[in-house]
Amino acid sequence: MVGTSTSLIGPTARPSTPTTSSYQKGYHNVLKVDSNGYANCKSDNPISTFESGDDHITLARGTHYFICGISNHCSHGNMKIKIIAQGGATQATMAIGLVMLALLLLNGELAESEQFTVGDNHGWDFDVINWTNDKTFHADDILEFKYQKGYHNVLKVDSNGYANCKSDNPISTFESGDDHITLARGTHYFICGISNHCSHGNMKIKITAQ
Ligand SMILES: [Cu+2]
Repeated sequence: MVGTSTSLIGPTARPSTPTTSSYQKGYHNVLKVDSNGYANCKSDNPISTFESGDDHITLARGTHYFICGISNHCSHGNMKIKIIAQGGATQATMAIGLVMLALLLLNGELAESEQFTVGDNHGWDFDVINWTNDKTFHADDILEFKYQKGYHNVLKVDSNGYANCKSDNPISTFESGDDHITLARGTHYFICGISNHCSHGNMKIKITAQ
């Protein structure tokens, strides 16, 4: 995943040509030397020799020295370059990027909404009123109301409707038997609108989503 770039060395550089060192074969060459070889244009003991006329050299991290070993091209022609490759920096940047990506993914995981089955195994049924007691709800959480269709229903009501089990003017009505309701931030009230299930059966819940 670490990208590499190719630099063309020399006045004949053409950006579209992926060449590292281009020159007339036989007239120049490329010697990879040490710092002493670079400083003194010593061509008698190179680390590597390249002479194809179109040499590609991949840089390891660190400092590299290249000279032309022909005649006095180095000493009198300034045909020498010193290159510092910062591979470590690139890899460190990559590592930081991966950590940040991991944190973003983790954050997304934590922010994901939770789904609750109202009443747990009992579903939406009598005495569900205390089901909310030990739970914390957040915006975008989903409530699933499971119940026998036709025998119960789910009415979203206001605080007055909740307190007095008033089913005549609900905000919303759900009656599929398996209703999914996404919570907005705030307090929400749900009652069963059938018969006296709310007033005598405690079929109502109050939920505050943070
Ligand atoms: Cu009911």
